[in-house]
Amino acid sequence: MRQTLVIIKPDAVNRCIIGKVIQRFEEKGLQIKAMKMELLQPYVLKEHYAHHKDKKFFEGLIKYMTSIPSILIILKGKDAVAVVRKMVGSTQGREAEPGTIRGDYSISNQSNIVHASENEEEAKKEIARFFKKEEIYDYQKMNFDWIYSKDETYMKK
Ligand code: FUP
Repeated sequence: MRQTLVIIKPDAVNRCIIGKVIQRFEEKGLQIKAMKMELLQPYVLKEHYAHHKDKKFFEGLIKYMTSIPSILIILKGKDAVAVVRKMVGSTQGREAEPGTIRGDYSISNQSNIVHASENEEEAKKEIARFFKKEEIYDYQKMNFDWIYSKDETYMKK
């Protein structure tokens, strides 16, 4: 099983659709391993978005992401990183496919509702960036056996 980081961003918090976004992940069968609300600080976001540091939108992005608190979540599931990226949809809300979270709730390049780790390596780094070990819970999800086949449940990936 893999783990991935999701951030429900300030626009989604402000628009009161936190529950709708979380519901999609729960209904998919992903397990919530950790969840908290936090006003993200510029230093951590500058690290998180370092690949965009020379872009025109960088300062605006940091301002928007620090405007009000976000919801941070760790999701676990088979191939969770790729599965969640697919559910989130492409970066720009206007281009994201209907049926994806961004496609259904965003019409913006910046206010695009959620962040999800891009790949396995990033997911590991991002989980360590935003969560302490003691904030992450290992527990048996009640309906696990109805979400996966026996083989899948006990497979590593
Ligand atoms: P993603 O991995 O889909 O979140 O996409 P990126 O890493 O390319 O972009 C990260 C964030 O930069 C986006 F979620 C929003 C912001 N952004 C803008 O503000 N303007 C743009 O034109 C492109 C991205």
